[in-house]
Amino acid sequence: MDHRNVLHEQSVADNEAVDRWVHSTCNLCSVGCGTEIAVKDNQIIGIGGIDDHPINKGRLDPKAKYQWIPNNSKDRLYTPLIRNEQGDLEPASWDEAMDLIVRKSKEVLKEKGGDGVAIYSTGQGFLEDYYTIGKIGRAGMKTHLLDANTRLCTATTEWCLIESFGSDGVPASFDDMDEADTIMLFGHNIAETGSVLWDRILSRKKATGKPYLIVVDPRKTPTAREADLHLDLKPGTNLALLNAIQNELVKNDWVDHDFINNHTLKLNDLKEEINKWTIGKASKITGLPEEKIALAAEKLGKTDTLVSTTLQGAYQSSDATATCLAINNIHLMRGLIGKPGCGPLHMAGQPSSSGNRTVGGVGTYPGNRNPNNPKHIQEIAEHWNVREEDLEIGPNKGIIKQLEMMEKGQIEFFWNIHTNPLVSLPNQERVRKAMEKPFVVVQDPFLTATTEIADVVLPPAMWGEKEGTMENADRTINVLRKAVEPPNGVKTDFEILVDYARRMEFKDKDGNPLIGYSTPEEAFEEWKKVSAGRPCDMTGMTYERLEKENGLRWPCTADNPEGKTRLYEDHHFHTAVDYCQNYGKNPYTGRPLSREEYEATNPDGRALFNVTRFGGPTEKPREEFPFWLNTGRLIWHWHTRTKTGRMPEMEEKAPKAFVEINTEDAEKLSIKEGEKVRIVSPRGVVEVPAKIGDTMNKGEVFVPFHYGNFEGEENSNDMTMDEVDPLSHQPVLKHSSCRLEKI
Ligand SMILES: Nc1nc2c(c(=O)[nH]1)N[C@H]1C(S)=C(S)[C@@H](COP(=O)(O)OP(=O)(O)OC[C@H]3O[C@@H](n4cnc5c(=O)[nH]c(N)nc54)[C@H](O)[C@@H]3O)O[C@H]1N2
Ligand SMILES: Nc1nc2c(c(=O)[nH]1)N[C@H]1C(S)=C(S)[C@@H](COP(=O)(O)OP(=O)(O)OC[C@H]3O[C@@H](n4cnc5c(=O)[nH]c(N)nc54)[C@H](O)[C@@H]3O)O[C@H]1N2
Ligand SMILES: [Mo]
Repeated sequence: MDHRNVLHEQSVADNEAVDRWVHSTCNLCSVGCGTEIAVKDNQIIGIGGIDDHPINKGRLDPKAKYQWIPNNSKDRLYTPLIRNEQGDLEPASWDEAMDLIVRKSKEVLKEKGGDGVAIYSTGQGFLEDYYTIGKIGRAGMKTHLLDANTRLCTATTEWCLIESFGSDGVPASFDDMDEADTIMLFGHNIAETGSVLWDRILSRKKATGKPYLIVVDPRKTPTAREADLHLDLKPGTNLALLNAIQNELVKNDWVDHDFINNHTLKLNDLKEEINKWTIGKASKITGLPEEKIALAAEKLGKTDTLVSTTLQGAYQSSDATATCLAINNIHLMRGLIGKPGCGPLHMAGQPSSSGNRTVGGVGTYPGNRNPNNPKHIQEIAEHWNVREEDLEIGPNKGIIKQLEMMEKGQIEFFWNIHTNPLVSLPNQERVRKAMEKPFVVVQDPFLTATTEIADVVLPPAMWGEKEGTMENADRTINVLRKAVEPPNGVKTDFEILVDYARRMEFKDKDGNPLIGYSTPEEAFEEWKKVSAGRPCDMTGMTYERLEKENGLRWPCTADNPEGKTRLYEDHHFHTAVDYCQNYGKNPYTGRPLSREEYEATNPDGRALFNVTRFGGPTEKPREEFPFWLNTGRLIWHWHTRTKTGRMPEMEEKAPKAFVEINTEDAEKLSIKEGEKVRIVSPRGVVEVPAKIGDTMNKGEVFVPFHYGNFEGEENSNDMTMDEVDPLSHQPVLKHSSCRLEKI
């Protein structure tokens, strides 16, 4: 299947009929394509790609073309709902719903303090929403329990960037992909999950033969099928492969000594770990032929320019952070960072997932600030005009930890914004039981699997109906203008948050309202000041410029108004003790390091090599469960399908879940194409039709995770496990075990 044939530029039937085109950005995936929304009579009637937008040059993903269809869906919610004594959700006014939320949160806050309340948000919202969540959460509710679905998505990016370079922020950008001789796509099925960027890569490859493409994925994905070198390693063995590659680079002296000597520290510690990683050893663990590993090492060792992307095959995997650190190590060994065509490009997934980290809505602190550095906390307190002791600073607790706190009755108020955890979290049986305990607010335009356990449902405005900014996977900030007025009865996420703060009477230390702004643009202006002097400095941006320039990358300042295409061009990293975002963690236990421990290394602007010790998957196939269970995405759908499930054109392409099986495995089990099979994991059972072919290696199966929101659907997450990476706390959604039964 060639996805290039399904890229659409525009979905408007009749250009003449359009009253106006409104500047926006696609809200599906992290590429951040510039779009224009076609409006007639306050109705969205289509979408087009912006031709001179540097990211997509007019291209659109197939789903994007129908992006506005769910807005007009008949089953949208137009009024808040409150669960009544009979247990049914019943329409209510905004005052009734907000009063109840305020009463309940005050009750819990009084009884338990900030540890009793949590906000679980998203990577699909606006910076202005996230910033407000961070401010309300830390300085208003005084909770540190702020997390988001980004925990399942790109939490690993944050940690691997902090540990290697001192702060969050991807070093390379999409522009570097256009110049790279070699691109390594690591656990990243970009053909299905970033189709526009893929088209950008393939168009160049067709015209020039470049880049050389290395794809690391156990499956023969559409991406892998185009690769020059496909490494279909055994699931969960990323780090075995990368350790051998790192060792080869050192052994063959394919390293940049000047760069290493001048700009890095700690290579010797790493060498001790990797010198035992022969190609033979890695071959046994990964199942890859020795020649393929040697070829990969040589290509990575000799290429003049290299961009490496990582995504869920790395992040939702065992050894997640260590895997990404190994990729950073490779770039540092070769000095392939901070120059054109070079750098690690740890991807985002959702359209604005990195943005939530940047502004501090997700357990991070605004402006990549270090919670363990009192100076940084003082800066936040000054910006917000609150006392330092009134800022709730606590350990970042991921959603899986929060589930445990719900089970124990510790979290009693849980506000779920723009995410559908009763489909998307692993080990659903546990999730449901845990989330039934607290008082749950769900902010969603539709009834979902999660609203089934909600006590209050708030209906928000959707994409196209609100204004704000998003941050894509390469640090580009785009502005989305409001194309149409939201339907009667709904409020934007931003308005809901600001209204909550007002009703809660959150104040600064002079008794003025904590949230002094009332429009997204005012919030952005305030945030800009908070970002000043930090890696993500946005002081050079305005909504007007963002629209005119079709997005700008941070840092963007008065001195550097065009923004930075790539970070670290001066090879000065963000590791100085008073600048860095964190003092780091012990790589095995996740214990936070102290300032003293960090200072003992004294990186002071140098990048750090990190030791990458292979652990491997904790749950492996065995007698009772002989197959690997892998889960992930299809080009046609977006996550839990609350949007694409309402686009008939996309539903038609992939209406039902299935399990992909290797032909030989299917023969052995006498399973026929399309026949329903039972998949049993240690946690749950799912029955879906079989799809047989050569995509999967023997002993491995794949189930798309898009299903389970709608009545009667099977959910892959009934089977997945909730173990997490020690540093990023991201769950290992890609690897668990299962067996197949013929029904
Ligand atoms: N069509 C579509 N596009 C999307 C999304 C969507 O829902 N639909 N969601 C967006 C979001 S939020 C995200 S996070 C991204 C995710 O984008 P991707 O990460 O590209 O998508 P996935 O399918 O989750 O996983 C990628 C690949 O990891 C492989 N993998 C599994 N185990 C391993 C392993 O041990 N090692 C390696 N190297 N690879 C392994 C899987 O076989 C799979 O092909 O997509 C974004 N784009
Ligand atoms: N097994 C398995 N599980 C996975 C993954 C996997 O690869 N395998 N991937 C994980 C990853 S990377 C991700 S990102 C998550 C995604 O998982 P989720 O975030 O749970 O999935 P979505 O369907 O994007 O949920 C977004 C919700 O927001 C609602 N919504 C839409 N627009 C708006 C709006 O403007 N405002 C508000 N308030 N709500 C809105 C939608 O109706 C929907 O219910 O899934 C994770 N789960
Ligand atoms: Mo994601």
